[in-house]
Amino acid sequence: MKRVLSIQDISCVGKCSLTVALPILSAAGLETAILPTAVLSTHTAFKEFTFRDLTDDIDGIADHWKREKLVFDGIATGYLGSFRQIEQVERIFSLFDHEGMLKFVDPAMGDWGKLYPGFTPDFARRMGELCGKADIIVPNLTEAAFMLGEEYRENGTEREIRDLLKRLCALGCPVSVLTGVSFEKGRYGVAAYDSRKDEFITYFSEHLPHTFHGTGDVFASACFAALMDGQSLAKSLEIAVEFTMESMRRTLAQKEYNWYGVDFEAAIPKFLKLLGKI
Ligand code: PXL
Repeated sequence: MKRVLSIQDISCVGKCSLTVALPILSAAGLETAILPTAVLSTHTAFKEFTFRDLTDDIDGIADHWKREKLVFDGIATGYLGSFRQIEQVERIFSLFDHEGMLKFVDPAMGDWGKLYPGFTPDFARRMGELCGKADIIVPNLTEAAFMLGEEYRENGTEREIRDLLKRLCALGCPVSVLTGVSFEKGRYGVAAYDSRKDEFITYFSEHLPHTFHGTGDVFASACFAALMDGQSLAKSLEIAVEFTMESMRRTLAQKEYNWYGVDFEAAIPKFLKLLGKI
């Protein structure tokens, strides 16, 4: 069984970060180790939240794993709360690096042109440096703009998105993926650039008239899971988009759906079908 590591916070209520990544990666048949960077009562879109920073525990946990000679086939990171945590992730990347280990970075920092509470443009630039050390990154248009120090634009032409993907790869990662992209009314999805093959890939699905919290985390977890399962980049993007769409449809089908996260749990059977596991 492949062993992967997911590094991000635990938002106890909110259906994001680790409470999304762990069930999705486990469902895909991956042994999933977790490294929680903080414990919050809820994610930060709630009016209030408690926040327990776990920065001081991170190095010790990683050092113990190294002494145990644990090997990870892939490491994925999401929401990180401080400059020091970015440094710690870089240390973990080099501590556990080996030929074939996939380093997957979701620079979860913002949406709709704004950074989440507590993040600054300087932090976003630093996150851009971490992205440079990854094999694949999956920012949305907001995160991409802040990491590159560019003005946020809600969308772009195919040519503009291609150029943006190339600037993201110029941070140092061979593959960049942009989420929340649309070239045509009613079609919404992702675009990617593989600089090693000079290959541009897109995958679009229907556009639902609603935005939800946590869909970036659902997409990132499913994409990482599919790649670790050995699927191609194009297939992994398709699986992750379709699973995210199904999660949103399942949420909207509830009469009183919750506002803070999607019902990805109900879409897990579809995810396993997309992966060809059932
Ligand atoms: O979904 C990204 C995310 C992860 N973790 C925390 C968050 C958010 C988004 O708001 O607040 C704590």
